[in-house]
Amino acid sequence: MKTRLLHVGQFPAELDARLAQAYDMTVLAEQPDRTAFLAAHGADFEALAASAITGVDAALIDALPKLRVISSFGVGLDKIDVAAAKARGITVGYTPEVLNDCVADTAFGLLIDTARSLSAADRFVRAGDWLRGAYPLTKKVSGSRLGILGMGRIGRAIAQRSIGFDMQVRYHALEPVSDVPWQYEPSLLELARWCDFLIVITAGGAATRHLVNAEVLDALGPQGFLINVARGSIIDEAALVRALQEKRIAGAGLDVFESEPHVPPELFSLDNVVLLPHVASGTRETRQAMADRVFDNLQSYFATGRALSAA
Ligand code: 8YV
Repeated sequence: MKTRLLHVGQFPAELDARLAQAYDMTVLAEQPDRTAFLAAHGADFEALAASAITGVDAALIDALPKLRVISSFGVGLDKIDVAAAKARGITVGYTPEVLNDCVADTAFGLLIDTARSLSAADRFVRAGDWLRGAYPLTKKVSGSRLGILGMGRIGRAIAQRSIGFDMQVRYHALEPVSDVPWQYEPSLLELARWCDFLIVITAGGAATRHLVNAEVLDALGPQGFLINVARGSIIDEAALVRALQEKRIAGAGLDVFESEPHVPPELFSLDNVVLLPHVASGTRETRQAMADRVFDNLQSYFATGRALSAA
């Protein structure tokens, strides 16, 4: 008999098909009454396939008394109640490492776009404005100062890329990281004051909520750029909107927002911000690798009692 798997994620169709073949899979979103379904059938499921974006809360874990393993599509665990899972001895699988390159690439794409106004210059050409004059000068990237908030797996991949741009790098994290050559800055405010570009790549969740607030934005200042490829919750979005409107920072490149897919509409008319729909990991290659890890974490758990990548 196949293991019962509850699906609460948003996955590539190919992963859905693989899961449906290997497991006796039920998609929770297809049930007309989620609460009634869980009350009647919650005890059937040993496995849960979820995603970093849709998450797994303690109430869902409680509704699945036989649950043994969660496999999440994504590296972020801020929406997965890992503590509640661990308290029940449930293994939590996720997809670290495989998306480092693409998220770091996107961070640099946003950095160059905001500094050199590539998206805004593209709009300038399309609007026919080039016929009326040259595009304004922008900010040089090579040789500039890069501040990184967070020095985990992706922070390191970002810092690595900065070498090709001859950038000076400093980072802020809760604690210094022992095996990186970059200078640790114990104060986020000081880091923001020092750098030209501040890239946010720390974990989301309650501990980092609104870490980048109005004070940090003012420390970054009118020549400074903010890039976020982590979680919208880390930035006080209302404060960021005001800082961009009032040009108290030079610009921002944002892949993530506080209330996705809702983006503050005030940003749509601003040329000093680049807006992406949470696509940093969204290449065919990386999403395939993430899908494989979601599947392999489950297979490994049921074969050996351990997920390949466990939180
Ligand atoms: C999402 C992400 O998983 O890995 C994460 O934590 O935020 C992304 O890679 C991706 O958008 C699919 O939901």
